[in-house]
Amino acid sequence: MNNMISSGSQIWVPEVLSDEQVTFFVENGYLAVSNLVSSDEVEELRADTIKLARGGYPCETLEPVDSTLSDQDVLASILCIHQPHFISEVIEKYVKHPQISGALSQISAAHIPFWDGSVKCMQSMLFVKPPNFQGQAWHQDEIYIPTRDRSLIGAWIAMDDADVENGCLWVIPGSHRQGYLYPQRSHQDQDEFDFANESYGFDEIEEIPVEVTTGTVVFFNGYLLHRSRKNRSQTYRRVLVNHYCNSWSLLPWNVAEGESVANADRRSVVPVSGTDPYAWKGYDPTPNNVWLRQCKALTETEAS
Ligand SMILES: O=C(O)CCC(=O)C(=O)O
Ligand SMILES: [Fe+2]
Repeated sequence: MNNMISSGSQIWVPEVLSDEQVTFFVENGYLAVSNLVSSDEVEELRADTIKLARGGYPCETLEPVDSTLSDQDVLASILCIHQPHFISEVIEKYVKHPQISGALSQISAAHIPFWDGSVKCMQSMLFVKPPNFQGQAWHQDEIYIPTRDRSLIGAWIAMDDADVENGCLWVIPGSHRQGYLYPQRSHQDQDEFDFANESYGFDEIEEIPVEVTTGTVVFFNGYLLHRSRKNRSQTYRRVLVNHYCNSWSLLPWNVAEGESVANADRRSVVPVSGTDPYAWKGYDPTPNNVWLRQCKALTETEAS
């Protein structure tokens, strides 16, 4: 048909998960896959974290630092760098990592009949989380990044072993099932959690820690209740977490005033698997910049 609107070219990815793993994800809303990222790749990510923190990529937020500072010094104030793939081609490579993309093509929208495995990325976050830095209180990611079909998914790449002591992820298995968004409020535990609001109105009793080894990728659905605690260890808890959704879903994210939610579709996305049915719209230019999340406690101490 001549008048068919063209979609993007096809991106082929390997099948990496068993049927059991796919079922586990659909039922529980999360899945940890060990050794999905090799130790050489983790080293590359760690080195790029230092390059970013040293201002090694031209951008406004992360300016070049004094070269006499140690790696420890430059990482010491960073909780998280948002959207590092906008400026680092290394991080962008991990956004498109073939094994991770393969897993995503099997599970992101596995709850939807006839889904074809197409996936796009809209966000990256590089957590450094040095000793004593807070975690994130209970939340569901779809509160922040809404999809049209409940297909939001995080791919949380462990760059260090993550355990209860250094502030691993905690989840409530199955809490994504009904697609219910819990209300949010500010919390009082500023020592444990950063400034973001907490979700409430559910039973925490089934909460479990997701303790993983370096190179593991934890996938979790955007409706899954999750949180992380303060880092009580002496070392970092570094993680690159990228967020994706079904490419067939519009992305009504950061809807502008006066914009219709029904038509809103943020196009600063990176297709990683299958087709992009909206490729005909083109892609929004991404700012040549990142956003830095520092530690609230630290900021307050510095201010006082
Ligand atoms: O890694 C953490 O501490 C929290 C991460 C998180 O909430 C997310 O990636 O959605
Ligand atoms: Fe989250």
